[in-house]
Amino acid sequence: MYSATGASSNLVYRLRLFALNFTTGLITVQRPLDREETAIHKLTVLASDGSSSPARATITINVTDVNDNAPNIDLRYIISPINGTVMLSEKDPINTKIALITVSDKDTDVNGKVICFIEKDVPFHLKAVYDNQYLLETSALLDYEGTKEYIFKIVASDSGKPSLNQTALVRVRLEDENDNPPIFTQPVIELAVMENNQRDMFLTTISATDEDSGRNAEIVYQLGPNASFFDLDRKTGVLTASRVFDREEQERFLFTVTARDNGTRALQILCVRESA
Ligand SMILES: [Ca+2]
Ligand SMILES: [Ca+2]
Ligand SMILES: [Ca+2]
Ligand SMILES: [Ca+2]
Repeated sequence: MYSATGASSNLVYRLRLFALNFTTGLITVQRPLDREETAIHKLTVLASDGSSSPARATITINVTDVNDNAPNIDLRYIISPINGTVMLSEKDPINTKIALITVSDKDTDVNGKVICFIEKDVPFHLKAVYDNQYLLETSALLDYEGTKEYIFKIVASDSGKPSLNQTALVRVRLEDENDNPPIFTQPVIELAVMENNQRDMFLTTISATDEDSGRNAEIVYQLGPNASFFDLDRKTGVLTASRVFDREEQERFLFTVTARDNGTRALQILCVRESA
C-alpha cells in the first residue's frame, strides 16, 4: 500500500495537484501546473506492506516552461501627458526624453526574453539604458507644419514560439512655434495710377501668407518710409491713395510694405503714376 507525504507546508495543495493510486503507486497530475507559481514539486511516497518500517522514495517533479505569459510594459512618462497626450514643441531638440519604459516577462529563457520596438516609422526611438529598460526619445526635429500629431504603439515581444506580445499606445501632439515668417504672394507689385484721382481711391490689396497657426500666423501690414501719398489697412492689406496725384509734381513712387507676425519680411512695392 502506498501513501504520499511531503516536507513542506503546502502538502495539501500539492496533493490536490497530484494524485497517488494507493494500490498501484501511479502518480497523476490532477490539474494544470503553473511553472511561474511553483517550478519544482517534491513528493515523498511511502510504500508499506503493513510491517513497521515502510520504504520511502522522493519524487522531484520539474515543471517545464511553456510560453503562457505575454510581456508586461511599464511606461512612466518623463513629460507628463495632458488627457493622455504628450505635448511637445517644434522647438524641442533631438533626443528629448518622453518616457522610461521597463519590460518584463514571467516566463523563463527564450519565453521570457523580451525585445521592445516602435511599430511605426515615426521621429521617435527607444534608447536601451539597462536590461529591459528603454528611454523613449525624439529622434528628429519636429515640424508642426508637417505633422501635428503622432499616435504609435510600443511593442514588447518575447522570443517564445509562437511569441507573445504586449503593446502600449503613445500619443504625441505638437505645439506650434512661430518658425515661419509671412511671405508675400507677390514680391514686387507695380501699379499704374491716373493722376487727378479721388482721395481714398482703391489701388490694390496686398496679401501675405504665414504657414504657422493662430497668433503666429496673424499678419499686420505696415507702410515703409516715402509712402505719405498712401494709406494701408493694417489688417486687410487694402492700399488706397491718401492724396491727389499730380504727374508734373511727382511721377514715380517707390516704397516698401512690411508684413509682420513675430518675424518680419519686407515687400517692395512700386507705384507708377500715369497722366490722365
Ligand atoms: Ca510559463
Ligand atoms: Ca513570455
Ligand atoms: Ca510653426
Ligand atoms: Ca509665423
